[in-house]
Amino acid sequence: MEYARSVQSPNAYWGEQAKRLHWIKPFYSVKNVSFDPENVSIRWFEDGYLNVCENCVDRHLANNADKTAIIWEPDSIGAPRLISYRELHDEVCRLASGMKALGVRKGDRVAIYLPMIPEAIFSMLACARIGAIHSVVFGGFSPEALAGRIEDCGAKLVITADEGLRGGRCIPLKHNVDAALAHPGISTVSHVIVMRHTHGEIQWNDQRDVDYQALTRSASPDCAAEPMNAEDPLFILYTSGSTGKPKGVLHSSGGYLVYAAYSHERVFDYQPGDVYWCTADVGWITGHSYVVYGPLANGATTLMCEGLPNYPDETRLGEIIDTHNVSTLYTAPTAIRAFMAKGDAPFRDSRRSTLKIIATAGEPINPAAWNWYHDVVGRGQAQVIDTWWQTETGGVMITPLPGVDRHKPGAATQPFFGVCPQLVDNEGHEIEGPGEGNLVITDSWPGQMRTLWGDHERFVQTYFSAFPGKYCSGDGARRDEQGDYWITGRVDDVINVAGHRLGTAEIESALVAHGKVAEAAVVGCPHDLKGQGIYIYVTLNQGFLPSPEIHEELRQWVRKEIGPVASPDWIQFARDLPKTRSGKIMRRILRKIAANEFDQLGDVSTLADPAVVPQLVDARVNRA
Ligand code: 6R9
Repeated sequence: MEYARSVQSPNAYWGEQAKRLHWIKPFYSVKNVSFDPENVSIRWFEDGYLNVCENCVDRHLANNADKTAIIWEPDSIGAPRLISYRELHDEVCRLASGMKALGVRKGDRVAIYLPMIPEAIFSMLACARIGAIHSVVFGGFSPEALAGRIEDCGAKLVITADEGLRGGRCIPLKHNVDAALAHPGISTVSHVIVMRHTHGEIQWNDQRDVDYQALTRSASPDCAAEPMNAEDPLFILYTSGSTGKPKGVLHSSGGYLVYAAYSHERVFDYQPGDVYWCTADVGWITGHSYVVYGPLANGATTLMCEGLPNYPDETRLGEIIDTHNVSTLYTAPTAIRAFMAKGDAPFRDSRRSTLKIIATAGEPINPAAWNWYHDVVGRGQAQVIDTWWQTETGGVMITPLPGVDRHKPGAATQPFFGVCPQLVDNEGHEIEGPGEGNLVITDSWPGQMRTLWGDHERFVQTYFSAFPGKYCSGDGARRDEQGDYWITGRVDDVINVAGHRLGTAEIESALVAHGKVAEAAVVGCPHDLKGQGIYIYVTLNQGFLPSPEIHEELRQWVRKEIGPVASPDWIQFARDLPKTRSGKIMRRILRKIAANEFDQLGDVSTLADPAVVPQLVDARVNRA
């Protein structure tokens, strides 16, 4: 069996799969890994050299130069832009030359804060071409969040656009960059490349700002691809953890690309000629691996949509599928639920007969949404593929495989090739057979993150200390009688809002930075559309009384500090929060109250003041 071979002989298996790429200098060593907490070290193909951009672009020129690499659908209905591999090569090389002229060198960090336009892909690939490490920041993050990421990685260059467009709304990206760079503590950025996209009005700083089109028009279309060691970093992508500031997840060049490309082919049954559409924003890992790197490494046609697939209305999704003969659709359960809420009617005008695979990722999919996706979007004919993975894993980890039909709405089912999942109890003992526990991975796979940027100690602490010798995913899972995995969600203080990962600690620290807030506790709460919503408990400083004005002020404050992605759904003012005698906030109780499950609060006798609980229940703001 192929799976057994992949986990029993990882060297032979992955050595074989890595041949799909072009190596400038071949590797002899495949896997060199230690999960020992004293010395965590993850290396794949470590003596090989390659260039990721060359693999995603140049390699396809010989036979497929005129093939469409990118189909771009604008926010409002209008002419799509088609970009061939030849054009992609030209665009990427010009930008790479321009970046070099601005002094960007191998190993430098480049922050990319762009909307979903082809220039975002050009920018990522141009970085890869010259060996610069990109860090894409989602356009829904605020100037403060952007500043934190730029500062942490010490970016030399920022690439942005005047404005982004999403569902008809303008996002002032350049303005946000200006605000971010005004932060004290940011001293590394020498230039900002600005793509004129909407032609909206922006401030211009002659010393620092560079016009994207002017730069690339005058730059050389020849730019040699830098030979990179397989273990040289390709990108940093910040993600929320259960504590502290966002973590800079670092991915490699060789192992990451092998895994992204191979998983793209197997999970989505990619065949030459397929048109592949992943709706994720390139600001998230799904966009990195399955809008950009996986599909382009396979020479696929990748469809990129600037805005929302339900804008101007719900018929847009089917229209795009029919127009471009899309064979694979990859989206998030939150999007499926939003469509489902509007009913089947918008799907009567499209055929969607080319769809073979309809996949999801990002959060658990509820069976009702799974069935609707299968019956309506997929017309009962396309296979639903529910993929579990994380920013840290680089690619899909647990998934049904096409053709292996398992009609199990809500189950991610089986490990992908080379992936060794295990369930352990809180003491770290393995749970065998059917059962539920913490989901860990016992051995490495090529797409695994290598470290946290600038903080290897935190990397080891976060992922390898809870269950020594095993990668701790932070998710819980159940395994059924057939050995299929059902992801139950985060077991830590991370919440998943509309498929976006947010740390409750981050939101809490934003709140307590507000002058009127004494204390704050943030929990996730079931939300019909978003999966989880953000429920906030705040106590105000002396002299301030709860009011609709303060409510709105705090909502706007969180949006400003973190970004619209972290928009609070419920805010409850509280006189006091439930705490243990040592002063720890009991979030377990707050989660139950928020979810209207106050009959299941469990033992509250260990609280310093149990009387706060009935007060909180009385004043709850999410009444069922
Ligand atoms: C790819 C991505 C990771 C977290 C992960 C888990 C949740 C992702 C899921 C899923 C249930 C699935 N998650 N896929 N939960 N079923 N198919 O989303 O990465 O943004 O890092 O989020 O998302 O909780 O730990 P990321």
